[in-house]
Amino acid sequence: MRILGAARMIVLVAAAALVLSACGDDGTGVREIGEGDSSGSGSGTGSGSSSGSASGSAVSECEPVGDLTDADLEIDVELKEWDVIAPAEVERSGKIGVRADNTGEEPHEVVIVSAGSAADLPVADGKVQEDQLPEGSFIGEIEAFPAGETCNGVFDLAPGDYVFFCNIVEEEDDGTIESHFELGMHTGVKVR
Ligand SMILES: [Cu+2]
Repeated sequence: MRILGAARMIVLVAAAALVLSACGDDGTGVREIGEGDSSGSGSGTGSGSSSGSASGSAVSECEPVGDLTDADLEIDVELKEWDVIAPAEVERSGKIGVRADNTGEEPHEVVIVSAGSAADLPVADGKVQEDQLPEGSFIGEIEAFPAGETCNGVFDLAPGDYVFFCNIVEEEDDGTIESHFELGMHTGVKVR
């Protein structure tokens, strides 16, 4: 114990001597300029990490479907956690332009199927099984796009009932499944 204690004293004395000598060096103006340069390189690494997060959000970019100027009528659809907000009725059929606004905090998408209600759709593991839908009922979709952005699509809608929904399913770190559809991201739209 005594030997350890003595050794620690020596280390402390040596450390104090280093601090003292460092303080002495800092007394010159030339050294202070050198320290300024080293903090400059530190900000360089900061910009590197921000470019990393930018590449992460580039996973899903807006891919417009068709040309909105071809639409006979445009409707607004809002996407957020956990809602799809669309007009309950569209006054005419034809080429309907969908302006989808993602006001949420996660990427979302809009899938349009011909169906009486969301309850009619085949779901497995939180996902609407698009390949199990009755033939011809899948109309189209605006693929997932980032939060805070708007994305457009033009879809040919005959008179009838449709369900607009988000079919994103995420697996959390603990293995639980987060289904945007089951959390409520669907709504019915009647086209006159
Ligand atoms: Cu979603």
